[in-house]
Amino acid sequence: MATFKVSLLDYGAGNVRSVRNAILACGYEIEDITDPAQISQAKAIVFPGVGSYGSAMKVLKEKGFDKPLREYLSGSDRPYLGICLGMQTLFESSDEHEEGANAIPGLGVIPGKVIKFDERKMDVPHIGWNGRILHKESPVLKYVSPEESTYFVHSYYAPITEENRECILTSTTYSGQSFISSVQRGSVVATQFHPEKSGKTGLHVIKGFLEAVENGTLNKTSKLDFDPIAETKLAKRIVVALDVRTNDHGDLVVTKGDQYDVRENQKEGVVDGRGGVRNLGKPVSLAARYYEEGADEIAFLNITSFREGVVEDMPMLQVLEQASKSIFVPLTVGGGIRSYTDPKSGQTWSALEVAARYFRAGADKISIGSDAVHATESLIAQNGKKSGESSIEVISRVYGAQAVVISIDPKRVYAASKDGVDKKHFVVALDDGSSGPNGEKYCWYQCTVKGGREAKDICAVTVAKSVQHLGAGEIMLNCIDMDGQGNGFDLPLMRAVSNAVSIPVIASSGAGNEDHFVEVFSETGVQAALAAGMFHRKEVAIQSCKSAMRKNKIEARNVCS
Ligand code: 1PR
Repeated sequence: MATFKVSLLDYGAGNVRSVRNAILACGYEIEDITDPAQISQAKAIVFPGVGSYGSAMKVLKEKGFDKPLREYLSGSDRPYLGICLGMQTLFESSDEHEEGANAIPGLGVIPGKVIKFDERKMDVPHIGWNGRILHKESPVLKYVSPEESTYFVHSYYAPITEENRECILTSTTYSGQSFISSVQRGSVVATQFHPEKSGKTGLHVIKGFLEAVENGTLNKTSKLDFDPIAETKLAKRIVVALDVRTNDHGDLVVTKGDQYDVRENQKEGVVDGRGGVRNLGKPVSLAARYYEEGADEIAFLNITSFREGVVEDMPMLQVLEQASKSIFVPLTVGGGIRSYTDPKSGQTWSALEVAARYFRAGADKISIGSDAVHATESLIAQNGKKSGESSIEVISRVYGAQAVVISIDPKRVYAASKDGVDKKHFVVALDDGSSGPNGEKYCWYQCTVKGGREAKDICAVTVAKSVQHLGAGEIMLNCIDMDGQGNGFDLPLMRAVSNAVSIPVIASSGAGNEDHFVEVFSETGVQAALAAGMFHRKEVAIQSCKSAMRKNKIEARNVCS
């Protein structure tokens, strides 16, 4: 039985619901810090930093938390767990900061300055499951084996320096760049990775920290000889998507289409002369199954969102609230992230408000589909000048680029040659052995909105580049032609887009067996691959995809039991 409550420093900037749920899952109660005076009384503070460094420091100052927090941390003898930005703010300063007179220094517990990953050398942000090289033994890592990876998502990192070397608990490498992945100085602990999103491994980190607080052993660390040339590897992620909608009986179900058509082919349960909506299960229980089976990430897509009007009615909010209680890997939610005007009340919700509701309900990332195509059209109309007003820009400014995924829904437009296709479209040669109905050997990928219902005169490569420019952090790249076919991912599309952008790309649509994962990771630059139908129908297990990846020397995340 826990003898103290965990003091949670939630300054209202993002999804701290999962941190709450993770602490609760470890058997501890939480007390929110709402008054600066609570800080000096706390037994253990958990600070899950979300957003940007500058805004975090600014909000701490505005709320009056800054000074008591500096005092709490000054002797490094009071228990503290900082997460992600909560680690970065422990350093002296960061490049992710307004320069000049408005600059607010960091908390200064750990020497050094936080800097940005070099976009010329690697995809930025660093998103996904990566390992850790141990520099010190600590009770915090008592239940965690070095083979288990943890989940990272960040564009800035803390470099290893002579001055901070003795505070390093673990380091990690990303595309050859070493950085500090956790620190401990006395009883002050912080992780760059997200324990609350790192599955059971992450829960074990939180448990290790809280137990050590409980029994007074937190500062009992011992230095280790570590291998300075050791490297860790970022795993290629397997994402499971759950397309969610209400069926003809009014139940919220996970469905799955063939080329985005989610109705049964046979004419029983006829609706408008067609079959009923396919029902493959309930969203929360199916997602929980995938968590247990080792999915690295789960995406819920509200596929009828183009019809819905009222934010309060969005069923996905409840789905996320429930799912985030027991699922501790990243959750993405998509469908309907745009501004709405309620036709009945006339009330308008901005895209930022809609996204904020989802983040508060437990989403780590939101995914924008149709609105990203509209934003690209506006960007082109303005000759590449950003308005600062698009949903992508606004949400990414407040929640960070890593929280903004763009879902692209293109379909192939075949061409006999490159000539004759409008120069503004990026034409690819079909080097995957496929061809058009008349033997065409080229195609471009035409973007659609409203779940494939409306085609736009704009290609997937253009949208991908534009959304990166607007501040998106990741691309979920579907292909309507391949969706539900089980014939493999659209490799020419995956290659074209992953070569065109420096943000991570998630390949989607068409997976039918383990080899398709090996193929897309070996032959294109995507960082993650998503499947739906084959997992829902239990045709292929997530772990057998990972085994096939490992056999082919593709890094896959180990799941601890
Ligand atoms: O436009 O911002 O409201 O977002 C709508 C979101 O809903 C987009 O992410 C869009 O992709 C999705 N969506 C809309 N209609 C459908 C549909 O199927 N009728 N689903 C739909 C798209 C794509 C993947 C699918 C993969 C893998 N589904 O989620 O799961 O293709 O399937 P497979 O492995 O079975 O081949 P907005």
